[in-house]
Amino acid sequence: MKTIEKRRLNTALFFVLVFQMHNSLALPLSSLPHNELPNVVIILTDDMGYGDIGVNGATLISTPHIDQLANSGLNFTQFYASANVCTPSRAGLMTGRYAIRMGLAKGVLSAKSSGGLPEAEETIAEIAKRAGLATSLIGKWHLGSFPAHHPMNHGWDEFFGTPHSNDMPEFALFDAREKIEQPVDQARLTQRYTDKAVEFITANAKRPFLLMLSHNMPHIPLYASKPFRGKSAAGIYGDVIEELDAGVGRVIDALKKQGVFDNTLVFFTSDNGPFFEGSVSTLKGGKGNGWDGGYRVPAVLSWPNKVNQPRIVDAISSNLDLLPTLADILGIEAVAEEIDGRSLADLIAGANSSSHKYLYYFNNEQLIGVRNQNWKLLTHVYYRRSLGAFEKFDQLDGFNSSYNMLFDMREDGNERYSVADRQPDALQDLKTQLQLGRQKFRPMMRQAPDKTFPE
Ligand SMILES: [Ca+2]
Repeated sequence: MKTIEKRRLNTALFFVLVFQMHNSLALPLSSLPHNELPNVVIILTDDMGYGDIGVNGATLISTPHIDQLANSGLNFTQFYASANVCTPSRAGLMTGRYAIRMGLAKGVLSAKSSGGLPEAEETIAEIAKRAGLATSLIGKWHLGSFPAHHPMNHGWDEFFGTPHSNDMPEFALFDAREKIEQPVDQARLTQRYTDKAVEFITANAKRPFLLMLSHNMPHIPLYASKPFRGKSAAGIYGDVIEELDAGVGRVIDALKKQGVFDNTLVFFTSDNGPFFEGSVSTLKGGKGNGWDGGYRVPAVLSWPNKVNQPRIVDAISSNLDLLPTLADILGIEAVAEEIDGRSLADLIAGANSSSHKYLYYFNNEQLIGVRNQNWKLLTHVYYRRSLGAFEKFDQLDGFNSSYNMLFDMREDGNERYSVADRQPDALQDLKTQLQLGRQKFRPMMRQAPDKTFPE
């Protein structure tokens, strides 16, 4: 064999070996020393608006503890839930993948639903467990009914909470796999969840852990415990938020008391925008529709050991990013071939630009919009009972083309005025991206498309 060919062969063998080593390294425990691993606490609220915290402009509601986290950490102002309602948003947060990939994009699950999070999906808890963290989910799950789709089947060591929303039939409180209360004393839920979170932090302070505190509030019906009832200038909704904020304060105090606050990544966010009450600040719309108020949610990150400079982060980001972030900081490679989220580690370390070139807006299984850092293209909106399809308006009398809704998210986050006719390049770019997204996700649809107007 000629020398040069040998060298080629050796080089090829080298790459095969490296590739195999890389593959064999794909699943082991974290390479980071156990005592250097951070703790992660995710606090998720249900149907809380972007504008319901002080740092995002709330005036009638007081949220000093969340504000303090934001003022000493990162306040993400362009952070998106991966869907505009509970189940698909939570599926995205839990797996780093759009819910349509796992059949959970359409509507929300109920006690009667047979569907749930597939076993094959890897969750944030399973990532954490592979790094050796203790895991606890306290609060709302909403990714399938019990016992088939219990969170303890998905990497959570402990569970204390409810399978679905607090306005649904068969609402019950579970401790691990056992139903312990029905009907549930909802006025005490926020307080009890917080008690459980403090208990878990205290019991696990000497080892790294992942805690997800997933409140049922402020999803309707609204309940606050006695010390908070009647106190807020924003009615019962305000009471509920102020109790949630006090709970954040108690979690922070527990972390500080155990001496682990500085090495804990705390992330506070909501699963989607507000419903009948609540504020979207200067955004438009709310839960369940295509405007930004349905998706853009409060997102505050604290991690004193890693955040050198408190700041506002305007880079577009998503609750899909939590899983890849967790994997990144724990030194674990996620199992899924395609992850839609991106690690926030660079942003935490001080970078300014997003790892996302584009983020998608799903309404049920329909891809109805896309945005990049500067622009948003929206193709559908609700008008009375019909889903208005702007892109089909050329079928209507008086229109000679589709109705292009392109918004400048730097100048007009309120989505008041379309600038489609002024920005043909941005329009074409986002139309192309939407088309590519639809080609990718259409084969994953399991239901007939939503009825639109015009059809
Ligand atoms: Ca929700």
